[in-house]
Amino acid sequence: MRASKLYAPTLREVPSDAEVTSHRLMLRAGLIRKAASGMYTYLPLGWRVIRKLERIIREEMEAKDGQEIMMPIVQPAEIWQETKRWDAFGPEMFRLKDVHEHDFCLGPTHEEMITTLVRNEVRSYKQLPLNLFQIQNKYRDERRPRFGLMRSREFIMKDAYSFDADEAGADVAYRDMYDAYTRIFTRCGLNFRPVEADSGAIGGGHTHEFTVLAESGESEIASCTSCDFAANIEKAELKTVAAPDEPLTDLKKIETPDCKTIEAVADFLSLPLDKTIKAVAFQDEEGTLVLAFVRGDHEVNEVKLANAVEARELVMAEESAIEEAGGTPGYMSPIGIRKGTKIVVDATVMQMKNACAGANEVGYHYTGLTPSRDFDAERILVRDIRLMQEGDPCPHCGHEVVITRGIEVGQVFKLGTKYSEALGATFLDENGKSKPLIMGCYGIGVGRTAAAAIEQNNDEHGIIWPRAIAPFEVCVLVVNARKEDELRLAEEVYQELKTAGFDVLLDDRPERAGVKFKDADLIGYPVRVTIGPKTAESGEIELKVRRTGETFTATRETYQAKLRELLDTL
Ligand code: 9G3
Repeated sequence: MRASKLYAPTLREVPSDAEVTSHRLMLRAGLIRKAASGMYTYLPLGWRVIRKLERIIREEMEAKDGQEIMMPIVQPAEIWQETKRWDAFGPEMFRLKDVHEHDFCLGPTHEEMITTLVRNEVRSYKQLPLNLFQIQNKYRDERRPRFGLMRSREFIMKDAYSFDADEAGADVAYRDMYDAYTRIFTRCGLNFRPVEADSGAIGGGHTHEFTVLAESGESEIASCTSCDFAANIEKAELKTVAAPDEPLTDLKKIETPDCKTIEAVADFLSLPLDKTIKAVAFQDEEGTLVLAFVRGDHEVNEVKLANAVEARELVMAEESAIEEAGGTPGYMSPIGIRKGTKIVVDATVMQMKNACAGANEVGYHYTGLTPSRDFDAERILVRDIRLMQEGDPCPHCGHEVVITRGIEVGQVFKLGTKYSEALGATFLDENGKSKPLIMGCYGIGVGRTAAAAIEQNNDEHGIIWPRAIAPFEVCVLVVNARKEDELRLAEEVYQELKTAGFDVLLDDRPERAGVKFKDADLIGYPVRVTIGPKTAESGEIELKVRRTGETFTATRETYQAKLRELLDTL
C-alpha cells in the first residue's frame, strides 16, 4: 500500500469529548471516525488492526476445536421471552418491529440464539463436546457511551459457547478457553491479568475477566503483592476480621448531639473508627429499603450487597424511605427497624464487641454494642459485604493487596444449565437418560482490545503498536519524494520487502519529510525504514524502532536481515 493512496486522514487536534488517550489517538491517527454517539466507522488503518486481532483470535479458538459460525444480529423476541430476559434489560436492549409488527432485538449477546440452534440438532452425548463461536457486531444501548471503542453501543465481539455432557467436560472447556485467551492476549503484546469476577446478571457462578492494566480502565482490580491472587474489586472476597477479645460492657444509649456521621460520633466519643458500626441505606429496584452495616473504617461493596439481597440494582435510599421503615437518617441501627426492611450485616461487624452505632433516635447512639448479643439474628443477613481496600490482607496468602485499574477485554463464564434448562436443550447420555447440556460462554471485545493496546502502548508522539497488531509492521519513508533517484530506490526497497513477506506501507507522499516523520510516529508503525539522500549516495538505509527511538544504519544488502531481527523483538 502507498500512503499517497491511503485513506488515513490524520488530525493535529481532537474533539473535546475524546477523554482517554486511545480515543484521542485513534481519531488523530485516522483509525476511526464517529458516525453517531457510540457508533464508529473503522477507517482502513483501524480495520487492518481489527483484522489482525481477529486472525489471532480465530487461530487460537480453532486450536481449541472452536468452530466458527455466523448468527443473525436481528433476534426474535420469542427466544428471549422463553428465558424471561426480554424485559430484564430494559432500554439497554435495542428493539425493533418488522413489517408484520413482530418484535425483534439487535443482539446484545447470543445465549438464547445459540441454545435454540443447538437444542434442535444436538441430541446425543456422542456429539459432545461442542464449541461454537462467531465474531460479530453486538448492540447495547448504553445511556452514556464514552471513551471511543471502549464503551460504544455497537461493538465487535468474539462470542463463543461451549456444550458439554457433564461438569468435568465443562471444566475442560473453561480451561481450554482460559488458555486460549491467555495465548491471544499474550500474542497481542498486552500486559493483562485474568481476575476472578462476579458473574452478575447471567449467574452460573464461576467467571474470570481478562483485564488489561491501564489507569484509564473502568474496572478496579485487587491484586496481591506476593501471590497470584487477583480479583475484580466487585467480587473480591474478604476474610472476616476477628475482634480482640475483651469483657463485654452493657448496651447503653447515650446523647450524641449533632453527630450525624460515624466519623463525628467517633470524634465526639474519641473512639477509633474500627470500634464503630456504619449504616448505609439503599433501595432496590422495587424501592424496598436495604440497610447495610459495616465497620466504621470499611466501605460497602454494592455488588456483593445486591447479590446478598438478590437485587438487580441498588440506589442510595431516599430519607423518606428510611423514615417509613422506622429508621432515623444519620442515626441508623438495626435495632428497632420495621419488618420488611432487608438488613445485611458484614461478617466482620458480627465479631465486634463493645462497639458504637446509631440508636435509631436523633441525637442518640449506642455504646457497649455487641452485635452477636444485641442484634436480632432473625432479622439480619450476615454476609461478606465489604469492599476490598488498598492494604487489605490477600484472601489467599495474607500479604497486602494493591488496587489498580484495568480494562476488561475478555471474560469466560460457566453457565451450567441456566440456558439449556430454560430452553429445553437436552441430550441423551450413554444410558439413554435425557439431561440438560452443560454450557459455558466466552467473550472478547475486539475493538476494546485494540483500544486497550493503545492505552498501554503510547507516548507523546502517538501510538506504539505491538508488532502483531500494527496496521503495517514497517513503513518505508522517502525523505524527498520529488527526487527521482530517492523515489526509485524507495520503490525497490518497498517491493523487496513486500516480496519478502513484510506487511509494508510506502510513504511516497510529496510532503515535507517532517510531516511524514510525525505521521509515522503518530500512527505508530513498529519500524520505519528511511530512504534519503545518503541512500542514493552510499546505499545507506536508516531503520528506526518506534518503541525505543533507537536508529540503526544498514546497507542495501543488510537492511532486510536487520529489519527482521528488529521486528522479532517487538
Ligand atoms: C442483554 C443486554 C446486555 C447484556 C446482556 C443481555 C451483558 C447480557 C452478559 C453477557 C455474558 C456473555 C456471551 C459472550 C460473553 C459475555 N449485557 N450480558 O447477557 F439483553 Cl441489553 O453477555 N455473553
